Amino acid sequence: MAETTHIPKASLYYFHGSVWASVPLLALEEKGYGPDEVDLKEVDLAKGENFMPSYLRLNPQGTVPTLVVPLEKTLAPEIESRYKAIQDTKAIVEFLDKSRSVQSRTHTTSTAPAPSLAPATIAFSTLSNQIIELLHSPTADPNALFYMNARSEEELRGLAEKLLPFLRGRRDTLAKLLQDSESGAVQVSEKTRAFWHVKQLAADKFIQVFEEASKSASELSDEAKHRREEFLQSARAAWGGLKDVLLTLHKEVIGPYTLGDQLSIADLHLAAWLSRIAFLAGANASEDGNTVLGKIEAHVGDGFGLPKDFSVAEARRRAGLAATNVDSTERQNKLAAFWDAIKERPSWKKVYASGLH
Ligand SMILES: N[C@@H](CCC(=O)N[C@@H](CS)C(=O)NCC(=O)O)C(=O)O
Repeated sequence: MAETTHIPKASLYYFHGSVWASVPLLALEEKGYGPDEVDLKEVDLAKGENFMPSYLRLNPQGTVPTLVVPLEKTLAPEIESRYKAIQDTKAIVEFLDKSRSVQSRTHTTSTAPAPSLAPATIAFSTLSNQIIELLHSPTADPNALFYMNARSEEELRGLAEKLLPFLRGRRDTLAKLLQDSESGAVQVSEKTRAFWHVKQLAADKFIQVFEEASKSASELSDEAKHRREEFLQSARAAWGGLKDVLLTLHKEVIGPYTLGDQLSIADLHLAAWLSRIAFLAGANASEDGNTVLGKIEAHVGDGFGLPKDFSVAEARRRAGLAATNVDSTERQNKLAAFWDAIKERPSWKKVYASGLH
């Protein structure tokens, strides 16, 4: 199709291990976008590529995902292309949802159906926004839980081993960027330098605790002991705070999907969030909902458990799954039902093909 070759493409900046970048990746599959419609550009968070000046020009917060889309009036090949950058998961997914519909002609090779993922009523829209806001709230922050997935000295040693290479990679990039901006090799604003400083301090705070993780408490200086205690306390508080989030999700989600039998935008946020929590709890992608939620409950600890009050048969019927030989009185919690429904979807299988993250 010669006339389409000049149409500037959208680019999705993502990182394979990122929770929130997984949401637009799921959306691309669910909406039936073809590979010729969106370029995927990986930003390696482990190397701190999201802190580079070129990336900060697209997204000053230095976060993934970012969706860069050509502005409509500039599609003619002779006009220099102009782009806008959408810098937040919720807005990106809403944009992807609206940009491909049964009516729209996307000038591409994909003929896949483009179901609407937007809530159909005001009540549904309110519920959807409420769930998305909850998942993106500080109490539910899946990235904070990632850095703080240790509540004992033993767990801290394991976590330090896993996260130190990642954190050091980022700190080295930040140190180099700050050095280059001081020497004048890189020209950036004061605001950017202040941003790098804040990020460097945040990385250093974890690195200090993790670098001493292999020492026993008696080998630590008073200052280091205090740092470790503070870390473990914050981690316990973060995981403790998850109880309310899980209970609210169980209560508010209609089941098995957020809005009942129809997949919608909120489910894509929930899928990525729950996959991260499951990963942190030691679950894996092949396990069923009851197993995964059992692991999450055990990981949260203190005897925490979600009520099992949702009919398994009903959940499977609503999700369009085969009834199998489910006993009609069998009950599970709604997040387990959600997991069983979402894990069967080709979009989820593709995004989590190499495991949970
Ligand atoms: N509010 C943003 C948050 C995105 C976000 O926090 N992304 C994480 C990865 S899941 C990130 O890029 N963190 C930056 C970093 O690791 O330096 C959104 O919803 O897009």
